[in-house]
Amino acid sequence: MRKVVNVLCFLALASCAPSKNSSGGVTTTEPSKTNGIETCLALGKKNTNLADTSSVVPTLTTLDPNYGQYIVKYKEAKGLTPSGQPLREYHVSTMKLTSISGDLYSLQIKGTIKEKSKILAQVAAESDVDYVEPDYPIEPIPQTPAAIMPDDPYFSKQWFHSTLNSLAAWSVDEGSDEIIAAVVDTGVDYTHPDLAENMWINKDEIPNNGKDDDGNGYIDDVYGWNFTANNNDPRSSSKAPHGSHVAGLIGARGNNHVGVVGVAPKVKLMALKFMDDSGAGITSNAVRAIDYAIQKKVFLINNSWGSNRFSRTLSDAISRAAKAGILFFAAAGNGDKGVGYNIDATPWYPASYTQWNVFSVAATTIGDRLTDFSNFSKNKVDVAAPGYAIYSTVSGVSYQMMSGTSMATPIVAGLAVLVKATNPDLDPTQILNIIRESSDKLPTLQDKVRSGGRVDSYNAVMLARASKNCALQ
Ligand SMILES: [Ca+2]
Ligand SMILES: [Ca+2]
Repeated sequence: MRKVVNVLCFLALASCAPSKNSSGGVTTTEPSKTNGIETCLALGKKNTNLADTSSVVPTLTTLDPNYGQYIVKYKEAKGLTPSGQPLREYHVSTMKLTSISGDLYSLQIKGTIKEKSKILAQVAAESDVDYVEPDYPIEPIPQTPAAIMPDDPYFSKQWFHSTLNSLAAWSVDEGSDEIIAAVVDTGVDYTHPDLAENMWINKDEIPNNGKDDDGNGYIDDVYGWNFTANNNDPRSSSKAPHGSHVAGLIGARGNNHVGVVGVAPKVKLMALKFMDDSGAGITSNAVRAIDYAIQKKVFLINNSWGSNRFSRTLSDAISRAAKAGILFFAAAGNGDKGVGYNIDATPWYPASYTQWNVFSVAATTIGDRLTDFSNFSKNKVDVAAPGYAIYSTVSGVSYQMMSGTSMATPIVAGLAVLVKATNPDLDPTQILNIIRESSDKLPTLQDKVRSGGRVDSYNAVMLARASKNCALQ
């Protein structure tokens, strides 16, 4: 029998290989996940009278004299003299009436507003004039922003962006510097040129003055905290660059001439290091990191790690995040010896916790099927996302290809940032519903994940945009 894993291990492949021993039979009383927004997405009422083509004609009480050109509709065609002069004379040198077609004429007038008002009133009052209205200028509708290829040199190595339809999604929204994503992991290299601009900075802390200015219990915590070494340097090492890879997938800066692009090219990344340079961590440090994120009111926490052991302490921390409305993205796990299993039968935590905010992610291949290593569950795993041969940032000025549910999870976290930025009024449960509902349903995922789908950024932001009208329905 294999040893039970008693450390939390991160979920890129070839990290610690978990045993499949189950703690078994865990039940909780947490509320189940909810659906809410679907009803709103019926998109409008049925039009039961398609034959009615009438439109409402507003009554003009006064004619706007601020135009130089008007349309005059006579009750019948009036015609012009051979010299082009109108048959009707108004005895005003500043006006000119020319034929448009049939009973429609173009009236050009000059003069002060007062003079023009007088002429307009005179014309409109003629018994054979049906109506007069400004010849309103018409403008072209601005084009929808075209999908523009970012200038990041390694963008082409990130195949998953084409699967997610990222370019089209970014033409709708690129994320926001107002949204904070906490990366609870092996640390994040906040000096990386593709991450630095998107790092969260603790503005309530004066750097390097040796004081806990914001009173949160951590001295000089400018970028986050290193809970393994208890210091203010939460960078990942080159030996365990996992957290920097994860951070780059959520939000490596886009269009900055450097490296790669995250799913949300604009976001603020909080570095919370609870796994050390060998990639191992303990539950209590994970909980301290989660509580740090809650206290700083982050939007989401990314958790590309796990254990097969139920922890009441960890579950309670997730409940505190839920109470604060914070989304908790959790990797479904990488199976046993490279073979994914159903976490209904063999739970994997935190993915198997049942709080509403736990959103669990399985990994798909370039060919859009579940990877062999990915865990699954049609009850506990919400969606699938690309998680094979994923290119992103690592410690130093460097980039690497990694595979794992660890990679699929921050891709979905980045998508949540895009959805939130597209419609900031959405509540956290609505955001999760949108991600599930907008996923591309794939036959191979039907019984593997709750939504039956692999996430699609463009579909998600479009649904988020459409949901802006929900309040009106
Ligand atoms: Ca502090
Ligand atoms: Ca970049």
